Amino acid sequence: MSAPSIAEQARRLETARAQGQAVECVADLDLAAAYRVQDEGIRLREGAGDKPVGYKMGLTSKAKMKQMGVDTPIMGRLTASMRVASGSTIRLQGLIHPRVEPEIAFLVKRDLRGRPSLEEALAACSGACAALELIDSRYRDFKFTLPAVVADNCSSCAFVLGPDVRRPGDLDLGRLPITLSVNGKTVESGLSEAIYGHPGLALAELAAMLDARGLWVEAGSVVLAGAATAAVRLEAGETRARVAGLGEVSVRATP
Ligand code: OOG
Ligand code: MG
Repeated sequence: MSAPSIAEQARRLETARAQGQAVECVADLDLAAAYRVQDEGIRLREGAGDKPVGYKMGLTSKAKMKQMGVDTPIMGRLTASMRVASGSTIRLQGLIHPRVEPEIAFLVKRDLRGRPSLEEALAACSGACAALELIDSRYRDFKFTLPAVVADNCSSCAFVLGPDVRRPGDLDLGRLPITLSVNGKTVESGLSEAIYGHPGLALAELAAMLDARGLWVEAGSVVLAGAATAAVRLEAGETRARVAGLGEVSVRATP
């Protein structure tokens, strides 16, 4: 039997997402092909009326890289339908095995091209805010290889941006304490430097990864820099992230 085509793999993952049903991890995919599957998946969603609004970096923390046995981060796409307002409620039904992680998001105000320095990356942003990312791997048991998770748009499910937007130059984004709490109890805590040394370096790395493919971070993009702590299971009730200096962001989940 021949290997499934890029288009077939994208359709299979998109169906798994839409139906909330896990599938077996794909085998035999190299990283370049995996990004083509991801691109095709986004095209399918655009065909259904969705719209790209930005990017997410994944595996930017040493802990997650070590867990996966890799030394480079990965990138995925955010679309309009993935955005959830802070404080609003989402349903667990229809999701496969969602997890949530605290992040920092950048609002990019002008095109960020080439291989920028930290300062150049931050200068391209109008603001930074606290964020939550919901991830929901389409693969059974959240088990995958690096190319497989790239094909699956890096487990993206939804994202929530906090209401307090600060100019990146107004505080040291590299040293902010971060906590994640579920129903009032702190379950994870960390520091923003766990995100690739500095969340702005994750943004700079995104630009470099896109540049290697002849692309760039477009003005107007939202960029999630990557998780600052381990992800936890999304539970019914309220999940809240607090990022010192950037305020809070929360989401409620109901069965
Ligand atoms: C891959 C996505 C990782 C992050 O912030 O590191 C990610 C996964 O763990 O399923 O979003
Ligand atoms: Mg993430």
